[in-house]
Order: sequence, then structure tokens, then C-alpha cells
Amino acid sequence: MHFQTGKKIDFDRNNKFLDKAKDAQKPLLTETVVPQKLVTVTKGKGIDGITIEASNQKLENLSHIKLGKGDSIILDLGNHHVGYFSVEISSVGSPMDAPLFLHLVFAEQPIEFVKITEPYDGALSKSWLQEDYIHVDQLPTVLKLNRRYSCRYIKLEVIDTSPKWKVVFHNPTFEAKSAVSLANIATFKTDDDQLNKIIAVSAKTLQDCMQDVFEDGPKRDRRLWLGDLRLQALANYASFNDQNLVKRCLYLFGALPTSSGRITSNLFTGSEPIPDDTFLYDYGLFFISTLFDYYQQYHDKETVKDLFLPAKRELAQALLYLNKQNLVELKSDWPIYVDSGNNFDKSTCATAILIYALKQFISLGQVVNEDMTDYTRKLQDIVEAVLNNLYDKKTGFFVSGKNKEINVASQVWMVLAHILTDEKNQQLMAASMKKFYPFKDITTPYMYHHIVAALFESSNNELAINLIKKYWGGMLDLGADTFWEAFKPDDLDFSPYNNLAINSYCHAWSCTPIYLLKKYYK
Ligand code: RAM
Repeated sequence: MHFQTGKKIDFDRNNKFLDKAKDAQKPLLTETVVPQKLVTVTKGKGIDGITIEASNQKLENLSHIKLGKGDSIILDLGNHHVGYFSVEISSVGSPMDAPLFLHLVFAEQPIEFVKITEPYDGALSKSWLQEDYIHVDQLPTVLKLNRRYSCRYIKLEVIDTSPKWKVVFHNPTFEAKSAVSLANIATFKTDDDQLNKIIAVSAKTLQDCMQDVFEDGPKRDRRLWLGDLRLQALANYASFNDQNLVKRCLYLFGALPTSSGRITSNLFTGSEPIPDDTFLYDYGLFFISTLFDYYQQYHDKETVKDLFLPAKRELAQALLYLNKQNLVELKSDWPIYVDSGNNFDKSTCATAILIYALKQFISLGQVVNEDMTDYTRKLQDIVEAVLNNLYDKKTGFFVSGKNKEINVASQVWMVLAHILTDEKNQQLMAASMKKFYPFKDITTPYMYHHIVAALFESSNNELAINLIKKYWGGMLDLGADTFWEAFKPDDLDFSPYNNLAINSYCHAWSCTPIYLLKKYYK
């Protein structure tokens, strides 16, 4: 894992845009959730062979369950939620002759309870792990945790009381937060039960990631990433249709480019918005795509007029990375994401994504009556360069990098960029499934989304639906309440950060079946 650090970067700050982002901000909705039952962790069908089963103890008897040193209970909220936990605690036995020392663990998936007890060696900060240690000096009390947690399960572990007394918990409550309610979702069903379940879990995933901004994952990184935003916005149009939240996020990115015009890959929005010093070639270009999709949905010309300039400046930066041949040549100062897997060459994806965004930029230019002649000419040049240099007419596949590697991601992004005829695209994706499936190097629902989208866009509908059922259905079979950041069907304990404890199990970029099926399922 490579972190981009240590550079001094100048950012612009457009206060008019920041004000517009603020105007679009709406209060969150709250739902009070009470646990459904007590559970225990056990071996079974789940991530890494870990699942949950009902405990022998009943939740109705909670206020009779006395816990002393080393005892614990796990509350099950019945579904995944994001919000704030509180519980009343009292003591029983002798007077309290020592403080209560409590350990709380919040888990999206049962595996987190196991992994959190092991030494941590993950690539991201341990501080993300959802646990807290608390001393309580006086009981009875109402313990209200200030931190927001993302979970279905809550473990209350008594590290110590004293030999003379024990604790009892009452009225555990979870105040769940989201920008949207499942009650206001445009209902949409297919004639297939598994797909309907996938749609429902997609909606729940998206709901829990829709907070003050579109978060990538409410457990981690809890912030606004452009690549995630693009997909969330599409899924949102197919479900909650919250215009303000997308508008808010677009204005935040548009307000804070670098002084040279590059748009950051992600923003921190805890207090005053802060652009991160991490730049990804594809994510920057997706500012254009997200604006384009937003315009398709709402025809909000004013927003396009405002944000056209930041889009143009971002594109100008991206075009600087074209080499003499008119193909994108990336440098280490501006890497590309595409997928968390790094075992394949991504340069052809970069050129395809540039074409994809450039086409959308040209459409936006027409909306605001700009002269697009130069851009149209540039687009033709790049497409010609791709057909002459990256398209192997003999095999029908696109090649990538110095070694002319043929990988699935390059085919997918070239299909999404629509540079071949519809007929050739259809053949290419059908041939790609034959050649690459099951995919070896693809690790995220984010990239699977693009594979499925390319299958649909190339009229390979049956292959697309089967892939949704296999991949997202595979997560459901392993007990997903919300879809995950990473999932490799051939490597079930895969983590992009070498530790399952840090994976996010409610990750926005995995919620797109709701969009894909609404758009393409016939
Ligand atoms: C990870 C997160 C985030 C994603 C970036 C590129 O940090 O999962 O959602 O957009 O990678």
C-alpha cells in the first residue's frame, strides 16, 4: 500500500461554492433501534468461517444477567446501522468499591470480533478498529458513547468490577443516522428472489453510507471519495433520489482544487472541508462524470454552469499526461486506482477513462454553449491512437503497457468508453468472460461494478445478471447485511490491507446492483 505524503500542495478555496455546498446540507434523520437478541460468535458459514448464533441467554432477561470480571454479552441490532450507542448500567451486590472497566466492540461482521483480539498488522491505522475502553466511576449511570459507530453487533465486555459486585445492563439503544429513509425509496422489484434480496441489501448499504456527505464506508474511511461518489450518486438516482446530497458533494470538490486545477481524490468534511493530498488520475476525471450524470438526472443548468470551469481545469491537467502518441502515460505523481488489485497494468484503463470523461465533458460543454471543437478533435486523435496502438485486431483484445498485457480491466474500460462498434463490443465482452472468468486479480465490488456495466452496455445481459447473482449473491451467502469494500470469491480472507479487521463491510461502491438492475434489467 502506497501513501502519497510529504508534498506541499497549494489548494484554491472557492467560498461561493463552499456556501452552496452548505446550503445543500440537510439535517440527518434519526431512527431509534433496539437490539433484537443476544448472540454468540461461532464457527460456520461466514467470512473466514466465522458466524453468529443465538445465545442461550434471552434479551428479555437482560436486566437479570449479572456480569463480573471477564463476562461479556453481544447485542444484535437485527440489521446494520450507523449511529450512536447508549446503555443504562447499574451495580448489584456490595457497594461499588472499584470503578467499572468496560470494553466495547462494534462489529459489522462477526469476523471482526475474532480479528480484533489478534495482534494488528494491517496497513491502515489501528485507530479505525471499532472498540472503546471505558472506566465508569459511579453507577448507576447512562453510558452514552460520543463516537459514531457502524455495526450490527455490539459486544459489552466487563474487564473488571470487583469481587464484591457485578453490573447489569438495561435499555441498550442505538440512534441510527442517515440522510435518507428506506421508507422513501422508489420501490423496484424483479421476478427473481435473489436479485430482490441483492437490491434490498444494496439500498441498505447506500442508506448507511449517506450521511452528511456520501461516505465511502461509515466504519472506514468515513469520508467523501470521488470514485465512490460517482457510483453512489448513480445508485441514489435509482433509489432515494436525494439531489441535495449529490449537489453538496459536487460543490465541495469543485470548491477545493489545487492551484493548478487538479481535483483531489477525497475530502475530509468533519468540520471545515479539507482536501486530501492524495490524487488519483481516474478519480479526478470522475468529477466530470459525476457532474455529467447529475445533469442527466436533474437538468440543473446552474450547477453545470458553476462547475464547468473546475471540470475544464481538471481535464486540462489530465490531458497533460498524454504522450506524443496521444496515449495516457502515467507518472508516479498521479497514480490511477481502477481496483485495489495491483497485479495488472492499468495504463490502457487510464486512456479509456480519459476518453470516457472527455466525451462527457463535451456534452457538458454543449449544455453551457462552449465551443467544443478542440476537444472533439482531441477525442478523435486519442481514439485513433488507441485503435492503432492498443487494439490487437487479430485477437480482438486491447493490450496494456510495455509488455502488451491483456487484462480484463482494459477491455471493460474500453467497452465503457464506447470506441468500438456495438457488435464488436458485444463480442469483446463475451470473449473476455470466456478468457478471464473467474477473475484472478480483481478484488473489489467497485471493479466488478464496471465489469457488469460493460456487460450490460455491450448487450451481454444474461452474462451481466449471472455475474451479479454470483458475486453479490456470494456475499449474501456469507451473511452480508450490507455489501463489502473487498471480496475475492477465490480468496475469502482477502483484505487490501492484510487484515480482515480493518476491512469495511458496508462500503458504498458495492451498492450499485440497484442502479444496474433498474437501468438494464428487462
Ligand atoms: C480506499 C477506500 C475508498 C476508495 C479508495 C481508493 O481507501 O476503500 O473507498 O475510494 O480506497
